[in-house]
Amino acid sequence: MNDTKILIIGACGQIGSELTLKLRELYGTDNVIASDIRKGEQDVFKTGPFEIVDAMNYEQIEALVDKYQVDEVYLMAALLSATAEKNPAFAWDLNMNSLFHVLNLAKEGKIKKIFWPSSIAVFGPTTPKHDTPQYTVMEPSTVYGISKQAGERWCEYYFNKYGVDVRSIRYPGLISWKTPPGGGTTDYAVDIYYKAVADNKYTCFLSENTELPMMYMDDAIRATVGIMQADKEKIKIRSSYNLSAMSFTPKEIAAVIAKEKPGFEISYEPDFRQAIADSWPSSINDSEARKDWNWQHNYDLESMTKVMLENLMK
Ligand code: AKB
Repeated sequence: MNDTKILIIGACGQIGSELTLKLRELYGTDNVIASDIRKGEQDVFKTGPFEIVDAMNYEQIEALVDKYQVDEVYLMAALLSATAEKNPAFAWDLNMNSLFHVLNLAKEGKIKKIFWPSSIAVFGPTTPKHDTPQYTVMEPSTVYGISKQAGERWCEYYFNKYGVDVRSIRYPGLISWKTPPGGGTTDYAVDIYYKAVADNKYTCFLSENTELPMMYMDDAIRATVGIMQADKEKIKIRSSYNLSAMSFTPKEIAAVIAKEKPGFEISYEPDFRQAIADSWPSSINDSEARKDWNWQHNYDLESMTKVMLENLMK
């Protein structure tokens, strides 16, 4: 029996809720403590330990780490790209302070391992757009991207200076039928499936040819568990790994949905999120993750669309 104790901060969000489910399957319900600023509605939070925590409050996190003798922390609390633009100061405080709290707890020897999510938002308009390499120009132009880029630098610094075992992935847009996303620029790729099922039409807030990197949630969860379970020596990059599965435009996803749902129509009304999307890569080179810890994706646009529609139509 693996008795690793895990604390998930920000467990009720899009990634956190599915991660809680998976980690409880792997490590046992009582060994995985879900926490968030408020309790989520999903079934997974009705069983197993749940704690209210403010990710910006060091003492509260420390108290949980002490109470449960936590070994590993998954820090999923963050303000995403679109919401962060509306509240830059709060986004910076939340995204950075929560990370420092967890890094400092590890520096003090209270936690053994950290997972911290980065994002394709670390890249910016001067980054090569296609097949974006692991190491390249990074001049993010969003608050969210700036916080993720700074966070990556701090992760690497804490690893080099203090030996903190922190591991990270640059998530692309994530798509799931279980939990809706909140406040991102890639959220359209989830909304479109909900609207296809409800109304057979969708008005997209990005323009038709905006190509972005995306991933089905099952793959993202497998990647997250995969990097955390990999042997320490295999994790060569301590800032954050590029990670990729598929790239598509609103027009392309609409065409694939229309194959399953004849008559599906899409229209376009780009808003402020267009500028954010335009500053991001359209495809990502993730050869380092594939080489170092054997990352492989399973889902492409077609297979993901089938699963999304099948489940949303139930
Ligand atoms: C967002 O759109 O803000 C996020 C991300 C790409 O990190 N989904």
